[in-house]
Amino acid sequence: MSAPAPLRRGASAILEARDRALEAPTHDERTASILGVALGVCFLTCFSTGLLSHAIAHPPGWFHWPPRPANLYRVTQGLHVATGLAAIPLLLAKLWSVFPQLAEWPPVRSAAHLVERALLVPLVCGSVFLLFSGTASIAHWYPWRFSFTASHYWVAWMTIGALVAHTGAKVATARRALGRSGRARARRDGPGAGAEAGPGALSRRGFVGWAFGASGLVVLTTAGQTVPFLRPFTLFAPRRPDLGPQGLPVNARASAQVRALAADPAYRLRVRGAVERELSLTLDELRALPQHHADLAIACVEGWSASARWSGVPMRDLLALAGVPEDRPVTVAVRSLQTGSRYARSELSNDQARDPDTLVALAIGGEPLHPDHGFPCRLVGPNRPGVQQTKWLAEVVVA
Ligand SMILES: Nc1nc2c(c(=O)[nH]1)N[C@H]1C(S)=C(S)[C@@H](COP(=O)(O)O)O[C@H]1N2
Ligand SMILES: [Mo]
Repeated sequence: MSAPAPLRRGASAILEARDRALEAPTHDERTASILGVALGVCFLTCFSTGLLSHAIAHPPGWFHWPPRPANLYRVTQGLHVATGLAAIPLLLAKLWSVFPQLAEWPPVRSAAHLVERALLVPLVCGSVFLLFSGTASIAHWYPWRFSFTASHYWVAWMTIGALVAHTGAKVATARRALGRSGRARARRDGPGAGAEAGPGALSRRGFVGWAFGASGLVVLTTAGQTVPFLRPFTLFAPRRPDLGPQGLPVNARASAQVRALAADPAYRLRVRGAVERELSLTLDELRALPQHHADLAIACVEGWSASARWSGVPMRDLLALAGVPEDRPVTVAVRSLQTGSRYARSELSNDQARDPDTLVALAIGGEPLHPDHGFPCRLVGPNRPGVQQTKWLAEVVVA
């Protein structure tokens, strides 16, 4: 059975155009393979750090996130955001380099070929969705109605599944293209392939150089939101980590209601649950307890982080005051004065609750907390994601 003549003619014109395009070094296998490897490294780093963040935020029973090293989450989440951003120019370059290959005749040669081509749909759509939704989220832009967290998480699994299959299908091609023979062939294929392309033509080295350069530039101009010495280059990051009251950015400002409750002379921090003695402490009573100082970072899931010097009452001292034996394993929940926010509550494992640096913090840099940073008191502890550094504490519930 043969296709009608106009269709055949159309197809052969497209295929000729494709063959011409594929002669350009920007569209050859070697270029596609170099970009593919770089993207693979970014995606795997981004995926594994993303999975880790997901486990920390929604811990399954077997998972334990220790309070030390204190800055580990800061690094892993910084890497998650940086590798995601770095992947954007690489993905655009990769799509540009391989799109002529979409034209194939016959479109499907075998079952394996069909699967290989069909997998490009979740791979490409998933990658675009992940990078777009991630970038929108760090820019505080949520133009959709569905849950960012759930969709970002499940699409990541789908995309990585497709990536693993795609890599399996392409590994032989990439080996050939990246090996010595690939380099030799690329050199033989003419001046356009090397550094010295003809006038107006983009060489492979030039094209790949632009892609890597753009990727590096994106990281350089955003990583200042978490890496202090890159701060001067912070052009695009939505947060400058040194801007904000008390030299710290704010995520979620204090509402009028929270401010009123916090300023009320009737304010008490309650400690209750599985305790020997319930506590109900005024702000002055909290201030009169021995104060501990710790340098700890707020490390937000959005990729910014900033360190500050906190002072306050160690959680373990409050537990001791409430008569909780030191050797009894506990889980501690803290609850905010704020209502109706998903972040109004967080939990501490026994290790986290007993870490000497886990504080019910009353001050930053020796000054009482600014209302937006959690006045009258907030939780701050080592190696916790920002969302779990609960502000405006009302209650500590021991279980
Ligand atoms: N009660 C309450 N605590 C909260 C939040 C919130 O919305 N409500 N936001 C969290 C998030 S996402 C971050 S990153 C940190 C930011 O703390 P900061 O505003 O003092 O920098 O507070 C956390 N604590
Ligand atoms: Mo956050």
